[in-house]
Amino acid sequence: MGVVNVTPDSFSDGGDWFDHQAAIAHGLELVEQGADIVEVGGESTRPGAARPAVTEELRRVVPVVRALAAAGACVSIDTMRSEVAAEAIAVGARLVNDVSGGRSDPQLLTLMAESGLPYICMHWRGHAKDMQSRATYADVVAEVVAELGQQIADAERAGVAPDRLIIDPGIGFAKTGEHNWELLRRLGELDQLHRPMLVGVSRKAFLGSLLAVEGQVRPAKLRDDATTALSALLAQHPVWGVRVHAVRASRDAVAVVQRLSESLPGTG
Ligand code: PMM
Repeated sequence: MGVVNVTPDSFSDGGDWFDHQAAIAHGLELVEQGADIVEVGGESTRPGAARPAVTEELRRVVPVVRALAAAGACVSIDTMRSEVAAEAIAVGARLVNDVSGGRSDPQLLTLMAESGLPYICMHWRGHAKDMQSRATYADVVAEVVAELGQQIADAERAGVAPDRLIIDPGIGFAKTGEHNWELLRRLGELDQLHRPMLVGVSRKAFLGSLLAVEGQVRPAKLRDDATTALSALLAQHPVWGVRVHAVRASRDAVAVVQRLSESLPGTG
């Protein structure tokens, strides 16, 4: 999954694709680089970020979703709002990625039940404004499994078909760097939820801290090689998908892992 943030303030690429034509061209470039899904988002979830008005979110994303879908791309809309998801679906989005996993706008679950489209349900404890104050866990993996399990149950109660649900541990959302590493180390424990899994590590702060030199955190756009290393490891897990900004490198990493897993002794 390749990401196009139509935002002025995302940590990873804020402002780069804020112009509609630039966003559309970038989405097409990600498809050309091998993205199976292009995701369009109009709200930054960077820790501390303020929310845009719903009218502004619609203005940002709808023309981009429409153009990419018309060009044949499989488009995912990254939104927590039912109004935005509904408009995006009307102009061709084929998946909905809700980083609140049904917690921000319960109407979104009803919409997903009616649409029958795949729904990405992420572990979430609250909006970006103050989410890092909620990063307290006795056992982060056990608590993410339990809370995400509850989010899945609530989505199914609202009518979302079990086979339409994709889970996501929400790397960096109400989690410290240590929490992120622990989740990635013990990702297999999320398999007990029996769902396809999407993981988003691309350019996130915990990679910037890992790669810091003399206290200088590595800037977001210089974290793609570390992201690619994780894409290879996640492909080996295996997960259903990785959500990345630089598609070609992760696509290549996945191809290498797939080829290795196919080789039988004496045939490679
Ligand atoms: N991360 C971001 C935004 N949306 N959605 C899902 N499902 N999982 C993620 O990890 C995730 C997400 C933040 O990254 P960005 O601001 O660079 O898009």
